[in-house]
Amino acid sequence: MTITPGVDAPTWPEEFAERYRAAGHWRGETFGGMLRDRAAAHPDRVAVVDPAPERRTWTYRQLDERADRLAAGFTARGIGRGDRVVVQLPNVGEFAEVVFALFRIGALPVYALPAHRDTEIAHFCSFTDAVAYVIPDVHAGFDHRDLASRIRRRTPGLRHVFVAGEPGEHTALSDVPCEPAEVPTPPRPHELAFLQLSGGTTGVSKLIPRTHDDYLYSLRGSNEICGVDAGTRFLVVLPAAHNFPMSSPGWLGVLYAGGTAVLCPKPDPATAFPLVESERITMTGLVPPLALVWTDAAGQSEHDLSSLELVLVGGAKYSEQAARRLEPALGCRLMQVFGMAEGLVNYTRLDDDFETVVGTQGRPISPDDEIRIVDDAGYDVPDGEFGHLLTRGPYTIRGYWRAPEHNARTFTADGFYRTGDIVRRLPSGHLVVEGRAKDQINRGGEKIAPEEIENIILAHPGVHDVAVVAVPDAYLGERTLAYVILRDGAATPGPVAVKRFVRERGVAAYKVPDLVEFVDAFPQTGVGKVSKKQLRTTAEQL
Ligand code: OOB
Repeated sequence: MTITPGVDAPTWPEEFAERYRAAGHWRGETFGGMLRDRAAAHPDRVAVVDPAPERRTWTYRQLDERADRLAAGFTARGIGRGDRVVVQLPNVGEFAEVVFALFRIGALPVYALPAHRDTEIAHFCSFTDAVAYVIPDVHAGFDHRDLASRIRRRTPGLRHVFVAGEPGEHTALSDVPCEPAEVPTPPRPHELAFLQLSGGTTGVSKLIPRTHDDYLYSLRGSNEICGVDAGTRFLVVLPAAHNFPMSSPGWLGVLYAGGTAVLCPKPDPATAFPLVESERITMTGLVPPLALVWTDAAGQSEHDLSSLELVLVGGAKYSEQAARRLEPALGCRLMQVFGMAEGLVNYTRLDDDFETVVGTQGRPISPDDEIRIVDDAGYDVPDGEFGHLLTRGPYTIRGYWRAPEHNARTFTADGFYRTGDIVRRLPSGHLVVEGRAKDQINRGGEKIAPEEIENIILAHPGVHDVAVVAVPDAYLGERTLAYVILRDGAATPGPVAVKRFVRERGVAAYKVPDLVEFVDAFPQTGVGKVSKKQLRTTAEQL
């Protein structure tokens, strides 16, 4: 297994890298260079629009200059190549400035979600030895500066906190830029560009190392499939840090093509529909629960949505019935996307027939995406039969960052990623997602590792044991249910107290269990393990 110079992650063996270069997938581009080229080619086109609270725009030239000046300021503060910087920004223009500045100096953004709290952020900062943390001042009523102060006390290696807005005791991002003096050597295309978060199946999220070469290929491929070009006006509705709105085709895909990314501060129709109208939005990406809300709201809306050409829906299973309703309601095309931050992304195609678009989750971007569908024993199943999806290809990682033991389980010896998804393949190559083998809950596209929540609840003095499972939900697809066995004689918490306990531990709100049920014992498997399968069946009958 080869290691990219200076970073702790497995990468593609040289024979694969050569093949991907020869096929023209990896073209030796970097993100920093990409923005430079676009700024030279069309300096005055608008790259980014941040509509709230007052409309701000960045042309390609402005974004390029701003990234240079910020890169110089970061360099002057001792941030350099390979350093990790946790970026927790909502959908604001500074997001693009910061990450392009980091790309330029070869520092690695670690993409936290706005919902993350003390537990997650402390883990990202300490696990990656982050030197800096970038935050908004207050977002959605939450003061990120206080969070940052707590994190700094726990994490001595964290040298800087940069704030987009009022800095409090930290450093204002607006004070960082300076005149570019010495240009650091730019990173090379095969090197890491950033660390993305995995949905996680274990106690903590794993980090996903993506290179310039591989991610830029996924953008180029996505743009071609989705028809993204310089005229595309993409509304970033989901959190900009998530892989789907970032790269499928996402705001980075749109910047690659010379189009315009408009950052939506909130995903609800009351916020988004006026922006679709005023910004003449042509494309966006939604998770299934939001697609449902938009579909229902469109009928009553007075806003002109006629500029919309394409809506991508993915991140969780989109029911066929809901999918059938989207095109007539929103007056645009639907594309389903089944992707993962680890790499592989599948899309239905613009020339697929309607039944394929509503009934499948698409086919891979690349002819070099290798797909295997195997049974429990690891043997390939015939087309049309369910099995575990394994994949390998030019933009799918060969291992998580600093996680050798987990990698040994999650990747086959010959480099296939075990996605944990159960799929079947149609003769056309389209995949239908049938379920999941991994222990993960998909709450409307937000991924939750039950083990993480179980560990938190187990710390409650009144709790003897706990098992967290998914319950089906008409709106979110799945919700979380914590089955709790109480400790004899201890002061026993009620459901509300259990939820409060989790919240007070400082985790993202979407991880707090929706339901808490008390039981005397758990059903067991033949070998005496807790049978989550049985618990899920019981939960379905609630
Ligand atoms: C996207 O990425 P992640 O990393 O948050 O989650 C990946 C997992 C997949 O392994 C699968 O379990 C689930 O999310 N998933 C879907 C799905 N799209 C993702 N399950 C059923 N149907 C779908 N359409 O969620 C992501 C990354 C890039 C593009 C789109 C989604």
